[in-house]
Amino acid sequence: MEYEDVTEIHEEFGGDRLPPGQRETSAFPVLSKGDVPSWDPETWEFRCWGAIENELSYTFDAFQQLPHESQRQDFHCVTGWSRLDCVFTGVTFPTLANRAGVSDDAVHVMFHALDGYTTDLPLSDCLRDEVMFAWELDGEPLTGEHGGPLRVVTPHKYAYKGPKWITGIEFLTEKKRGYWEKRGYSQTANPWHEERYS
Ligand SMILES: Nc1nc2c(c(=O)[nH]1)N[C@H]1C(S)=C(S)[C@@H](COP(=O)(O)O)O[C@H]1N2
Ligand SMILES: [Mo]
Repeated sequence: MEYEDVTEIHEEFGGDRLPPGQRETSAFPVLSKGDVPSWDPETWEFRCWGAIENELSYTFDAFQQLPHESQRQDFHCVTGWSRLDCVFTGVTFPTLANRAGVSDDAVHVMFHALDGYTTDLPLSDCLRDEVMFAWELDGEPLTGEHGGPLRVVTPHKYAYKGPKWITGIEFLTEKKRGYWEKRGYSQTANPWHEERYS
């Protein structure tokens, strides 16, 4: 399958491909704060709101019609495992942001998910092509436990910055903290600087 390889992004942060304190796993462990939420393809929608010019809303079918691509990425969990060479297929954050028309005063982003999970990032950390809204892993639809129908991936951050079961993005004019960020995990979450806790 055709994909872009972005596994060299560690060079930008001056680190090795395997960040410090991480061990490689060939399995793909599941890490969720609760049960896998159910979703209804009839009513499911993905929304963008807040500090943007055009509020957006997509059904799952419509979302998959957006321009999309596949990328080979690494996945680093804050608890210490990394799964290298994941091929994710989806829509990039900049593609959506362009359609939304992000306001000049937007500085931060809150992601919202079906299970009530939230996570936040500075807008500048989201406006990167490797931040993707993915529905496929290694050519197969994402399983429910790994965030299907749609999840976010953030290969430049620990994986708690990538919500599974994503339902929307809120563009913010000030910083706010998400689920784990309120409970002591780092807001910046750079794996090469080992920003695990705040
Ligand atoms: N909606 C939601 N997204 C989530 C989580 C969660 O509990 N709920 N856990 C996060 C954490 S801590 C990690 S490490 C990754 C794990 O993804 P995986 O279960 O596919 O390995 O999902 C992240 N996204
Ligand atoms: Mo995690």
